[in-house]
Amino acid sequence: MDVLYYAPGAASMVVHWLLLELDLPHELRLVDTSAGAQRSPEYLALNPNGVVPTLVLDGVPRFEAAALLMTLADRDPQQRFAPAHDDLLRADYHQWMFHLANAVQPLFRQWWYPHEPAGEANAELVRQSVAPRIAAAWDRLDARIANHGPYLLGDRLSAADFYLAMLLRWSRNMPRPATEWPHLAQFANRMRARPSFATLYAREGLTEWANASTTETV
Ligand SMILES: N[C@@H](CCC(=O)N[C@@H](CS)C(=O)NCC(=O)O)C(=O)O
Repeated sequence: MDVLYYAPGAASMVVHWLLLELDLPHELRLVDTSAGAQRSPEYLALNPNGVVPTLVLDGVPRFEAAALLMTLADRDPQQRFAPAHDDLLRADYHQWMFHLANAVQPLFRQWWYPHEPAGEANAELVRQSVAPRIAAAWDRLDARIANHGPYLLGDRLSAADFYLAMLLRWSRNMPRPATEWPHLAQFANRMRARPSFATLYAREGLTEWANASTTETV
C-alpha cells in the first residue's frame, strides 16, 4: 500500500486529496513538522529535502507535490484528472501545473518562511514584498477562471484544480485572501463542495476555510 507522509494542511494535503478522489488505498503517516520531525535522520532518508509530502509509491519514496499529483493522475486508467498524451489540453495541463509549482507555490514558501531568503532581520521586508506578488498571481488566475473557467482547463477538471484550491486556501489568513477575487471565490466554492474535501478535512483534522463565507458566494 502507498504511504503518504503528511502534515495537516501542508503541501501534502493536495496529494492526500487526489489519493481520496482516485480511491487509491493508502496509509497516512503524520510528520510533526512543528517538532522538526521532517529533519530527523529517518525522514531525511526518505526525503532529503526535509519537507512534506513524501509519497512511498510501489515501495519507492518520492517527493514534490506537483510531480506526485501528475504521477497519480497519469496512473488512473480512467484519466479523470489528466488529459491524455494525445489530447490538445495536455499542453494546457502542463502549463498550469508548472505555473502553480514554479511561479505560485514558491511565493508561499517566502510567505511562510520569510527568514529563508535573507535572514530573520529581513523577514518583514520579504513578507511585504511577497504579498503583492501573490495578489498579482490571483489577478491572473482570476482572469483565467473568468475567461476560460469554470476550471483551469475550462470544463475539464484536472489535478491542477486541486492544486490551485490548496494554494488559494493557503492565503486564507493573508491581508487579501484569494477569495476576495470573485471568480477564484466561486472556484474555491466549487472545489470545497466535493465530498472528498470533507473527508480530507476530517482525516487531517482541519477546520478553517471549510465553507464559503457569505462574502465568497458572489
Ligand atoms: N516543493 C515542495 C515544497 C514542500 C514544502 O515546502 N513543504 C512544507 C510544508 S507546506 C514543509 O514541509 N515545511 C517544513 C520545513 O520546511 O521545515 C513540494 O511541493 O513538495
